[in-house]
Amino acid sequence: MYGKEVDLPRKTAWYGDKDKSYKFSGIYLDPEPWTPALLQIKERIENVAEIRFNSVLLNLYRDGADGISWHTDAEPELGENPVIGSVSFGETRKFRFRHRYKYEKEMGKKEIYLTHGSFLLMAGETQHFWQHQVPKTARKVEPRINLTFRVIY
Ligand SMILES: O=C(O)CCC(=O)C(=O)O
Ligand SMILES: [Mn+2]
Repeated sequence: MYGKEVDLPRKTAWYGDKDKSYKFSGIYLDPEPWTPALLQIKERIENVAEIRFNSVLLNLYRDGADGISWHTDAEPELGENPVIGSVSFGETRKFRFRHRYKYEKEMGKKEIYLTHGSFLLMAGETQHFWQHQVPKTARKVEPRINLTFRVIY
């Protein structure tokens, strides 16, 4: 991202409206067509977030060796203030934020646990100032599926 390489040990799939293709970490992804289950989840979170999403990236974290390193979701096709609705299933995993310009000592530790069925909304200027990651863990953990619904312009 931003021309930098990001460590991506996880399995991904991309679903969305037909015309919304997306360049993710140097890989062009053409969306799979929506499935009834994905549309049902999309509708649930759209009602909560009051936003219409047009695509979703699915991440499968098979075990603790899978994770995603520090990054922002700030590709140009996500617009000025990317809106990302994140739904998690399966194993609880830690989700961390760090400020891009300030030290953690100043900001305090920002981490949450994304549990089965949880919904996290990132919006506004979050991607301008905060990076996020799902760290790998040495703990023995079950698989986790995460859906990041996005608005592609
Ligand atoms: O798995 C998660 O909770 C986050 C995934 C993520 O940051 C991404 O796909 O951009
Ligand atoms: Mn992300």
